[in-house]
Amino acid sequence: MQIGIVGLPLSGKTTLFNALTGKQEATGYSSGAREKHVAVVKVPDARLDNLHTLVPEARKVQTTIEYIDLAGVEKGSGQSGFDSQFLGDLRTTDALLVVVRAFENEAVPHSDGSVDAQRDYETIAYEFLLSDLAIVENRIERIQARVKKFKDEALEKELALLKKCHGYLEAEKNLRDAGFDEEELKALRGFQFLTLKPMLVVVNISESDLPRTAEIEAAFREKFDTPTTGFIALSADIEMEISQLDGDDAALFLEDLGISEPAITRMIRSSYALLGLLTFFTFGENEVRSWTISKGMTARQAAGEIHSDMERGFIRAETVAYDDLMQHKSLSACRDAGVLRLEGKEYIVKDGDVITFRFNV
Ligand SMILES: Nc1nc2c(ncn2[C@@H]2O[C@H](COP(=O)(O)OP(=O)(O)OP(=O)(O)O)[C@@H](O)[C@H]2O)c(=O)[nH]1
Ligand SMILES: [Mg+2]
Repeated sequence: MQIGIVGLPLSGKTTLFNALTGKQEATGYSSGAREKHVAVVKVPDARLDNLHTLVPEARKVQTTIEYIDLAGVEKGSGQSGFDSQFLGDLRTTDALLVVVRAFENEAVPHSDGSVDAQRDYETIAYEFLLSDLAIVENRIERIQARVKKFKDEALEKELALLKKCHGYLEAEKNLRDAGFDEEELKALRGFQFLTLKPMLVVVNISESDLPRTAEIEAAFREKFDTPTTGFIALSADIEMEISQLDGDDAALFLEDLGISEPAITRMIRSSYALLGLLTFFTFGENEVRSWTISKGMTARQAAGEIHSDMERGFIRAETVAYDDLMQHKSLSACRDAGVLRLEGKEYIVKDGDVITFRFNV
């Protein structure tokens, strides 16, 4: 799972990246360089810690998310076509974290002369839209030239779908709001459209606005009425500071600010829901481990996340719900109690499933 951090220049992307990953990459003008930063972060989950108490000798392995901190998007760059390296990096991400600036900082002038987070969100969303539109138009043109020469049903179908996309984009709608069905989504997957990616918008606010967090989020939600985009307000600067303190100092700092947990924790949690992710576990004497997959994935696909052999040679998934395992304390006790299920390859994995895959290669 890879999440791209994007936004206008100097919006606080690298600051947020540091907060998320505990890294100390340079922020501010020095970071204007086009380089990108990548880091892999372990995802905390209390359920994994609890499962580990049942087999304390086992290794505990947390699922990870990879964050990639990209260069700032200049206004107008989507229209003229993003730099191909940048677009390539952006398109291969599974989801986008868009950072918009709402903080006041005299030392950091805004290129538009004022701080306006909603305007900036519109700006960047529009650049993404134009980038997708260019890809759609290009492809439509090529298909049209071909279907004139040969009859090709598959291409005609693709053309119809792309025209539908074109209509949405022309109406300035994100493709993710178009309600495509499974089959359409499958056909579109290869294009890696930016406006089809799950997106979480981080409104980077000043410390003095922290008491207004909920209000600021609500204003965004209301203005950009879309269920597929999440809005979360936090101060990247404060979060970075918290991430660089050790446990006790961090707790004191949070108390001072009057907040119960770092906003980053809340953000990771809400990103799971928004990005359509879920966690399943594997549980054995040697290792307990959490895994991240997309909602709707089958047991066989989930096995593939662990190893391609497991997917290929899949036989069955011995599955028990997290709560049941915590109650009965071992897989054999779960079996005796009748709560261990034998699921086939088409079984849709649920959040919190503890699975032992049986396979044969
Ligand atoms: N006051 C305040 N300043 C911030 C905040 N977040 C970032 N900054 C400052 O804004 C400047 C830019 O932050 P970066 O995190 O480097 O921004 P960026 O989006 O990565 O910038 P580029 O990669 O150059 O586009 C730095 O001087 C930060 O210290 C914040 O929450 N509050
Ligand atoms: Mg940066």
